[in-house]
Amino acid sequence: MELKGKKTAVIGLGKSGLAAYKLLKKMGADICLYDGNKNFDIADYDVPAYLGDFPEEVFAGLDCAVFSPGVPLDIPVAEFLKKKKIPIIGEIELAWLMEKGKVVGITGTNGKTTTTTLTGEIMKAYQENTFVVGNIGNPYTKEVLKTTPDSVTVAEISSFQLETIDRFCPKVSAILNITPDHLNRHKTMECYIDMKFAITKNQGQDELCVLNYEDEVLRKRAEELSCRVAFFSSKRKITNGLYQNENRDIVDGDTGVVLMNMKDSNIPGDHNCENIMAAILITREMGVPMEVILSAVKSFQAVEHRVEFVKTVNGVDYYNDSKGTNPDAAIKGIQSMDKPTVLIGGGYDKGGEFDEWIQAFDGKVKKLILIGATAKRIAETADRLGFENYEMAETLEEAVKRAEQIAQKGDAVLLSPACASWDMFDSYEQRGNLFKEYVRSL
Ligand code: UMA
Repeated sequence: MELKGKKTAVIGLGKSGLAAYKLLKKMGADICLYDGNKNFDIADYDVPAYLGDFPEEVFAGLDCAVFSPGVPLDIPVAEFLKKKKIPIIGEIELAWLMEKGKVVGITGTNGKTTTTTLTGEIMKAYQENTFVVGNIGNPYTKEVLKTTPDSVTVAEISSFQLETIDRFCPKVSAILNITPDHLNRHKTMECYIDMKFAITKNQGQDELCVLNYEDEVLRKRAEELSCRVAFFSSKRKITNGLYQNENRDIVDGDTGVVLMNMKDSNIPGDHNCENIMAAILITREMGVPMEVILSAVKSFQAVEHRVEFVKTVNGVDYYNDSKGTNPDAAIKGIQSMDKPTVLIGGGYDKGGEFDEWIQAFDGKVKKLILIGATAKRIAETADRLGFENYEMAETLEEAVKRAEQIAQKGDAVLLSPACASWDMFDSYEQRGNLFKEYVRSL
C-alpha cells in the first residue's frame, strides 16, 4: 500500500500509535493525530493533533486511519470513518505492509508472553536478526523497517490487534488456548474466538498453525483451517505434533522420539510444558535444528514476575508470580508448584471472586498468607469453602518473614496474589521486585 502523501490519521496515541506515527512519517504520509483523552500532551508533535472530539470536516477527507489496538471499533470516531468508507488499518497491519522477512504470530488467552519470549530466544540462538514485537510491549511498527528478507519477526498478537488485520499472514501461527477474556470489547465468546482465529485467515498450505489439542474449541475448529496444523498436548499421546507423557517427557508424536524431560526446564507446570511444546513446533517449522532448540529451551528462565524462581533458602524454593494479578493467572501459578506451598496472596480489589482460585489449591497450599485490600474478602471465601489454613499479614515484608517461619525443607513459597497491586504498590513489577529483595535478604 502506497501511503506517500496520503491523508492519514493515527487514532490513539499510546506506545503503538506513536510508533505508527513515526513509521508513517518515514513513509511520507500526510499525518494528523487523534486521541480521545483531552489531557494528552501534544506539545512535541509537528503535525495537527486533535483531542477529545474529532473534527468531522478533517476526518471526512482522510484516505485512511491507523488504529491503536486499545481503541475499540465501535466508538464514534470509528463509526464515522466506517460510514464514510474510510479504510481503518490496525497498527499490526500497517507494520505487515512493510515487513521484508518471515513472521511468526502467537496468540491465545494465557501464555502468549512466555511463548513469544521463548520462541524469540530460540530463534536468536539460531540467527541474530530476530525481532520480538507486538502485545509483549514492543510495537511492531517500531521494528519493522529493520527487517530484511532473511530476518524473523516473532509477534505476540492480542485479540485487539487481530480485530484490524486484513492481509497479515504469519508463516507460522499459534493459538495457545482460549478462555473467556476481553468480553467487554468483543461482546460474545464466539466473537472473541473468531478474533483469535483471524490469525490464520490468510494462511494456506505453505503455512502452519500450532494448536493446543487439549482445548476443545481449538481442536474442533482445526478441521476448518486452510493451512497445515500441528498440535501439542500436555495430557495425552497424539501423533500429529508433540505431547507430554506420564514421565513428563516431551515426545515427538510422529516418530516417538523423546526430545527432553520437563525436569530439565526452568519453567515448571503443565501450562509451561504447553508453552515449550508450542515454541518447539514453531521454531522447528522455521528451520531451527532440534539441538539448538532444546539447548535454548533448557537454558530459558521464566519471564520476570511469572513463576520466576528467586532463591533457595534452607531447602525452601521461593517463587515470584507477582504477575498473577487475577484468579485465572494465579491458578496457573499454584498449578506450577509440585511441592507443599506457602502461598502469599491478596491485593487491590477489582471486585472479582476467589472461589475457583481457592478450589485450585488442591491440597498443595499448606498455608495462605493474606495481605492487602482483598485479604478479608478472600478469608471469607476460604471460610465458606472450608479452607482454614490462612492468616493475615500487614505488609509484604511481614508475609515473607512468616512464610519463612512456616515453610520446611522441601517446601515452596510462592507470591501469586490473584489481585492487582495498586492498593499497596505502584505496579506488579514493584511488588515482585520488593518480594525478591525481601527473599534475598532472608
Ligand atoms: N484511546 C483513545 N480512545 C479509546 C481508547 C484509547 O483515544 O477509546 C487512547 C488512550 O487515550 C491512549 C491510547 O489510546 O492515549 C492508548 O492506546 P492503546 O490502548 O492501544 O495502548 P498502547 O500503549 O499503544 O499499547 C498497546 C497495547 N494495549 C492494548 O492493547 C490495550 C499493549 O498491550 C501493547 O503492549 C502495546 O500496544 C505494544 O504494541 C497491553 C495490553 O494490556 C500489554 N494488552 C491486552 C492484554 O494483553 O490483555 C490486549
